[in-house]
Amino acid sequence: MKNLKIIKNRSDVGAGTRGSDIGIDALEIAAINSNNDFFNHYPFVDVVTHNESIYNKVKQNFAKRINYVVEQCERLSEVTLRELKNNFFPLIISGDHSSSIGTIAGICSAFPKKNLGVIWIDAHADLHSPFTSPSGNVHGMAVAAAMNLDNIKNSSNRVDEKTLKSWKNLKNINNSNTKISPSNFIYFGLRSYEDSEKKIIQENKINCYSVDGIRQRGIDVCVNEALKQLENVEIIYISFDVDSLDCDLISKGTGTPVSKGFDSDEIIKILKNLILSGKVISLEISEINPLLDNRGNKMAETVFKIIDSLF
Ligand SMILES: [Mn+2]
Repeated sequence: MKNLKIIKNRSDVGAGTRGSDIGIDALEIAAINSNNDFFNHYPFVDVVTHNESIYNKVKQNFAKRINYVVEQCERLSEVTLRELKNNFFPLIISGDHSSSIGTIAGICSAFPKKNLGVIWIDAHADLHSPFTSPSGNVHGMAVAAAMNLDNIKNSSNRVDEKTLKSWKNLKNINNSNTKISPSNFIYFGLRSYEDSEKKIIQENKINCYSVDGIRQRGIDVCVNEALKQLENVEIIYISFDVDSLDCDLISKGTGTPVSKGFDSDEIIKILKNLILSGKVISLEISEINPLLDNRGNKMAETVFKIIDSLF
C-alpha cells in the first residue's frame, strides 16, 4: 500500500471500560517484540485526546461523556480530512469505536460528491442512540449516528435536552450532513445485538454476513457479493472492531468480547479481498484493550499480524 499514514487516536471516552486508549501502544509493543519496524516505517500523526475527562462525574447517563466524544470525533474528522486531501491512505488506530463517527465525517468532507460504502467488521451492531442504549456508552451508537437514526419508536430512555443537543452535534460533525445509506453499509461478523437494533436492521434491510454464513459459503463468494452490492459506490471505508475476532480462540483483550467470531486468517482474507477492489480509501482498527487481555498481549499481537500481512 503506497502513501500509508498512521493516525493514532488514543481515545477511550466513548467506552464503558478503560484501556482501549493504550491499544495503539500494545500494538507497537507487539511489533517491537517481533522485531518489526512497521511503526517506524510509515509517517504518523497523533490526535490530541480528552482522556482526562474520565475523572469527571458522568452527568449524562444515556450517552456518557458525549460532549467529549463529539470533540474527539471533530478532531479525528479534521485529521482524516487533511490526510485524505494530502493523498494519504489513513490507517487509523483508535481506542473505542465511537471514533468512526469522526472518521466517516472526515471522509464525507474530503469527498463530498462521492458515494461512500462502509464495511463494518464487528460483533456488535453499534445501532443504539441515547433513546435506546441500555449502557449509555457512545461506542455502541456509531452506526446509528452515521446513518442519522434516532430510533425513537423503540425508545426506552427519557433523554435530557443537553444530551440531545450533543447527539445532534455528533450526527453532524464537520457539517458533513452526508449520511451513510443503509444500502451502502454491510456488516461482517455481527452476532450480538439488542431487539431495538434488530428492528433497524430489518426495517432498513441492512446486509449482514455472519461468521457461520461466511464459513459455509466461502469468503471469496461473500466478499464478491458484498462488492457487487457496493458496485455504485466509488469509495469504501472499512471499520474493523477487534471484537469481531473470536474471544475464546484468540483473547478477551477488548471491551466487549464475544465468542464464536472470526480467526485472524479469515480477517486477513476478508480485508485483502476488499482492498483488492481498489476502492478502499481508509481502514480503522479499534477496541484493542490490553488491560483486559487474558493471554498477555495476545489481542494486539494478533491484530499486528493482520496489519503486517496487509501492508
Ligand atoms: Mn463496534
